Amino acid sequence: MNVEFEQISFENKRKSSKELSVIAREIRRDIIKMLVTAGSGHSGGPLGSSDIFTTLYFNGNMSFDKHNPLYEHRDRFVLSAGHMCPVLYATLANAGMFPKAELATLRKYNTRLQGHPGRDMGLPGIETSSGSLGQGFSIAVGMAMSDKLLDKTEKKVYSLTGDGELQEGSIWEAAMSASHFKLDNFCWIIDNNDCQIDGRIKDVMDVYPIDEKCRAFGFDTVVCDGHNFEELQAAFDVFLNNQKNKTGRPTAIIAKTFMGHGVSFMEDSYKWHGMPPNETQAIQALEEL
Ligand SMILES: Cc1ncc(C[n+]2csc(CCOP(=O)(O)OP(=O)(O)O)c2C)c(N)n1
Repeated sequence: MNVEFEQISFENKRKSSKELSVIAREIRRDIIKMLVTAGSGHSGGPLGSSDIFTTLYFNGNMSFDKHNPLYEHRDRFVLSAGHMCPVLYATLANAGMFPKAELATLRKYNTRLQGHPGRDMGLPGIETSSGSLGQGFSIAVGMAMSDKLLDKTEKKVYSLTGDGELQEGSIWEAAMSASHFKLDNFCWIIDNNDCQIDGRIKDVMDVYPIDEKCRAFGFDTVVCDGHNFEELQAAFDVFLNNQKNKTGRPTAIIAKTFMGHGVSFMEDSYKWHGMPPNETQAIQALEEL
């Protein structure tokens, strides 16, 4: 299948929900194009979390510079659920961090767009390697800790985990550290699609109630509709307020999403956790989007 990636670069400043939805749709279309070209990779999580990424990167929540991606005072994002990287790559490309044409190299030999993010591949915006569930989150807490306690800077650190990922014990050790060390500069985003690789969360290993657990671990916790831009922004505003006013409280955003959101035959089906669309499916998905 011959796909083309339109070279667009969206701005990172507050927008209306309508404007954000245009960007989210572009990201979802890029995800489909990348996956059908690669012939392997994860569809469900990336499509389901596209609205979260859109709000984070294109509504003024993250400070980054496409002309100088490594500038010292940038905010950092760590995708702990590394398998969801197609959404991060599509987001970074649409933010102008690298040419969109490079999205066609997903999972190709020697590409900067590895099947799980690789820090040493040098892709702008990738702050650490991730993919072994739980590890990225711990690294992100470490980044926030060093920013706050050692460097005493105003930088923010965001990290996204899946909900199945919460079954990793190390997540809770890191969460405990975040509140113990009063990391109000740290924002934990949980993609709560209720699906994981092999089934529903409660059937594989029940981690609910997630909100009560986050609160018990000391997080200022907001539950929101992960497909509603206003609710997502209100949740990020809670974090920005904690960070700005130095409340000493880390923030957790539990974003309720649907795996595969936007593509009817993928929506809310864990079977699409780790599968790419074939050509016929990709054509249908692109038409729907
Ligand atoms: C330590 C570790 N164990 C197992 C895996 C294999 N694995 C990759 S994704 C996944 C399921 C994660 O579920 P969730 O976090 O809900 O992500 P989603 O299915 O929503 O994309 C598993 C078990 C892994 N990457 N790392």
